[in-house]
Amino acid sequence: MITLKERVYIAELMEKGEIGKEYVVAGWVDTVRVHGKLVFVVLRDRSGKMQVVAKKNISEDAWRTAKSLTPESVVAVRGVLVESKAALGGRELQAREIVVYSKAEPLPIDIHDHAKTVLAKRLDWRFLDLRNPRNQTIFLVEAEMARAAREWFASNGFVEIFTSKIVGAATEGGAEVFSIVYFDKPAFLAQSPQLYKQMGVIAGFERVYEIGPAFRAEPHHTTRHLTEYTSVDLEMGFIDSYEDVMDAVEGVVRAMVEAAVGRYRSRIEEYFPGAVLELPKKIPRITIREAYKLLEAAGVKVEWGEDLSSEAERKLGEIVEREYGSPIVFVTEYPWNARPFYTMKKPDEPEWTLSFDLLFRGLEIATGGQREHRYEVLRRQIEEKGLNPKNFEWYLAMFRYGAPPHGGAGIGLERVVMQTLGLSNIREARLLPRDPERLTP
Ligand code: AMO
Repeated sequence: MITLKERVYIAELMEKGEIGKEYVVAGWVDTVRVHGKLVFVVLRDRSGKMQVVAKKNISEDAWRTAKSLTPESVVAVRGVLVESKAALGGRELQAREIVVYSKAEPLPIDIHDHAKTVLAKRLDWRFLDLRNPRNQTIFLVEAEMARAAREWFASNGFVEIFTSKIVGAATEGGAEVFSIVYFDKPAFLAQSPQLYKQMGVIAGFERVYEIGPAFRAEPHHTTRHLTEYTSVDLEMGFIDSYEDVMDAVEGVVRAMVEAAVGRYRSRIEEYFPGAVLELPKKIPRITIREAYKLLEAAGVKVEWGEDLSSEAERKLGEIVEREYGSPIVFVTEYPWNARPFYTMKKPDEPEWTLSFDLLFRGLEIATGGQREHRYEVLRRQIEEKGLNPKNFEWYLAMFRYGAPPHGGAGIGLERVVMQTLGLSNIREARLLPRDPERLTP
């Protein structure tokens, strides 16, 4: 009889198990080989892998079970821990008892080498794809980054808020928004908690954050866009300038990367040789006009006063890496025509704004800035963007009864994971990616 209460994790056994003692391990059959009177099983649990050997002289029942094991079946084994030069880690378990909880059918994808299966098919079989320790590591890193972000926010005086994802108006510009039917009214899925996080500040919490879903009706098939992603949002009141917001973004992104690397360094080094393991002490900050100049000097055609294309961002990443020795850079003062209505314009040069993007290895991972908090100016900016102030009555009202100077930013969690690990497609960093084609699993 095996009870799972007796179970020990493989990593613990490999590290601290006593030779000659009996233990129970449980997990998935990673590989199985029958060799005459021996069956070699590599057993895998979430902590690691170990070799289990069944010899023909165990009970007849156990021998029959061992011989019929299939890859990815779920089993528990009771056995004696012995030293073994041939086994990985130098130890193995000699089986005495084997229980099969679930026998696996022949597998539809190769789970040992993810590169053998195209990503779309891997995602169709996501639960199997994630049995691969490399792929699992992506989500361990993501979880650690989210945890570290929460910890950073909490220790810097930010209050966590949970805002509605069903909204009456688009916040980030009209086109990329999902319409839903809300009883008898049209409604939308929130593109960002933007207006609500500002409300959090104005309501008197002063500093708020949210880690939650954001929805973008993004019709493009790129390796950087999802239609649903996790947004790490922050908003802070009583700022002197958007430099304060960049300091906060720098603090939280650093905390995320450091925590993930600190906890999973060996796994990251093993599976993601191209990962960034350390951020520079200070992230360089350049204005977008300096960025245009750097790009022009490198022979890239840019439109002054326009947003940077993704190609220009990629190129700028390379230039900054070369010139500043940094894989990450803040680009500031984006043109007004490339920013949403709530952005504060630069006082003396209103064609530019008090805003920034954070580019990591040539990809935007965060956007932020100072917000316009003067009622009349804000109203005018809504009109300037061709929006109807009537749709923003509740929002505008917030600026008539005492709104502090404030600013904030939104950080794309999957993009931070993607760029830290050097993944080539953002879908790898999303447990269940949604794109124009994919609604399952
Ligand atoms: P923005 O629209 O730039 O700004 O989004 C902020 C960050 O969210 C991530 N992101 C995405 N990630 C995956 N797929 C997408 N389709 C996608 N769209 C955006 C990016 C991006 O930098 N309200 C503002 C933020 C603010 O000013 O506070 C906003 O949402 O990493």
